[in-house]
Amino acid sequence: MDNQNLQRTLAIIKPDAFAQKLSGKIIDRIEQEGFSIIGIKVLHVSPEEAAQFYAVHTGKPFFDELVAFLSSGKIMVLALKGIEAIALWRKVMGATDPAKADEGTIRKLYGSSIGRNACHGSDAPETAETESNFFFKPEELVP
Ligand code: IDP
Ligand code: MG
Repeated sequence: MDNQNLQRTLAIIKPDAFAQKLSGKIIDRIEQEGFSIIGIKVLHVSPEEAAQFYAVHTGKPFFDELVAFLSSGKIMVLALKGIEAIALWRKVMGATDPAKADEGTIRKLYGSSIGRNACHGSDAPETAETESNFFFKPEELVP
């Protein structure tokens, strides 16, 4: 049991889901799946901040839409901790396109299009750290 890979990941409840008041259901799912919430806040990011957060997608055809959407309303950001947290959260979210996501995943349940897909999750330990630092100061996390 000492080889268990305890990780952190960064989850976002995107403007579509937040506006539909789905945050409670999503947090319930996060806790049911066994994650520990070590940081949480509600924000409304500017287009500049959204572009910085999604800098890796700069130049892609959907970049402008992505930036406009993330900055279109309030979001909830959550720093999560758990065993294999990065892969587990991506599995719980489901595929990027809700139409292709497995039954029962958050994107299948609550997403309406590839752009409006309810939630975000980090894709690797490095991005998890960068993304967590984007929204949280170290002293704002309670591990
Ligand atoms: P991910 O969120 O599953 O990691 P990424 O490929 O990192 O997916 O893309 C970031 C976000 O950009 C996605 O969550 C989705 O909302 C949006 N996106 C990705 N591909 C497209 C597309 O082809 N059209 C519109 N939006 C897209
Ligand atoms: Mg991604």
